[in-house]
Amino acid sequence: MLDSLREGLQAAVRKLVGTNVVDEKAVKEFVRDLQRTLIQSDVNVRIALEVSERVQKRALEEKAPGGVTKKDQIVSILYEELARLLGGEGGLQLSKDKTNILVMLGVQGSGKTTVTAKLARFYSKRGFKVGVVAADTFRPGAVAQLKTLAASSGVDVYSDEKEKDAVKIAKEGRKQFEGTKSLVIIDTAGRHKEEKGLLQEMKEVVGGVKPDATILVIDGTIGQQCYNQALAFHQAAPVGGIIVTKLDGAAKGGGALAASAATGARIFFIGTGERIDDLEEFVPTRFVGRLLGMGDLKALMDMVRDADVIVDEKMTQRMMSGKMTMNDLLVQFDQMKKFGSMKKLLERIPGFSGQVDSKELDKAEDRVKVYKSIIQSMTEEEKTDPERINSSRLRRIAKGSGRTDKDVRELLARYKQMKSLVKTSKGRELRQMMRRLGEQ
Ligand SMILES: Nc1nc2c(ncn2[C@@H]2O[C@H](COP(=O)(O)OP(=O)(O)OP(=O)(O)O)[C@@H](O)[C@H]2O)c(=O)[nH]1
Ligand SMILES: [Mg+2]
Repeated sequence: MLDSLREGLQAAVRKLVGTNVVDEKAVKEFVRDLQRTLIQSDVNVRIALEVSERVQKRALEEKAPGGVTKKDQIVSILYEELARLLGGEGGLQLSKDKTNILVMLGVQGSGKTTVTAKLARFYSKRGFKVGVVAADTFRPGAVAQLKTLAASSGVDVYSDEKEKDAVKIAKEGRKQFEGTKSLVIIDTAGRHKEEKGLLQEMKEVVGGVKPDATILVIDGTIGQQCYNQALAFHQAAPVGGIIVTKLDGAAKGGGALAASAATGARIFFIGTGERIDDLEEFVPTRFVGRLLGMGDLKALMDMVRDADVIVDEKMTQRMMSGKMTMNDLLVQFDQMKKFGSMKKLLERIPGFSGQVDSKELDKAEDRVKVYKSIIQSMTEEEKTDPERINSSRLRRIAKGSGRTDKDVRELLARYKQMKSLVKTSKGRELRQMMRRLGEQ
């Protein structure tokens, strides 16, 4: 699915990651690659420019949070901007306590009837009582098609093949199901004498039944036209949500994705095949993660944000003046753990921050657990001034924490090593060193 977009984005990221120095030139090259990929994948040119400009501006102006490399930061910016393009979180909100009405809009062959049946099945499986209304009076066989599709999920269909007025059918269907169903989906015509007539009919149907949401169904394979098509429908009847179909085939998909930007409406579902179960709820963050070939990007993003708190300036100052306590060390250990799991996440990204050895990180984290329990067994006096720990205190601490004497000696050695390094290093190096400590 969306192979060209995915491959293009991943190639751009790989190139960025492979660059030695991420300077302005490298950022601009990355943004150019991004722009080219978006346009080649049928994303509307204006949208492609907007996205790449935002990425460039942020990449050049925003500082990478402490502990996060410039490369990681740029990828996270790309991710955020792509997810923003797709309209953020939150799917279709329906309540079982009322009759929710949905109207399907879209041009001929976009997949409205198929999606109507897919949605009916999706929601009846989730406990909704669903009725569908066949308000397509143009296409011969439209009613039969809907009946056949709906029958497989035991959903009721309202139709009236003698009536030629789609608005009347839609209103009558609504009346029939009101009160007894919790979800009514109205399938409309895509075929019409002319586009203007179609848009007019849409307007009247929507005005007549006053649905909770109008859903625009867009064929993912039609490329650049998507944007204008979405805009035209949106002007006729405000679009509340989008379903992009046929993303299973050779769809470049970018155009359909940009439809979301054209209407400001979210994509609720995507159609990924002709079978009735080929419908996926659309989650932008997951989708962009899949495009970029990265596992759990959301978690990564949260960590990039959290990483900002790693450096506590006051503590750094205190440590640099030579007054380092075991509690300071404890705080450092905690933050290293956070940083360690972030690195592990990064490591799952192909070609990313490559040097991380997760076995080593696990080992480091285990050691930190040991150190923590030892520090917790110290008296306040010992924590503030670890030099006081003689061999009898050492044995007491080991016993109290359930660790060995050797473990305690190792921690004290770490403390001394750290303290002497602190004395000889400057602020920035100190921060880096503190982070590295957990990985030795
Ligand atoms: N591969 C694939 N085919 C799909 C998908 N959704 C719909 N189709 C096919 O697209 C064709 C048109 O689908 P319909 O549901 O009839 O489209 P429509 O919008 O109702 O068309 P009109 O009623 O003529 O306006 C059918 O052959 C469907 O099987 C999808 O997600 N993937
Ligand atoms: Mg149809």
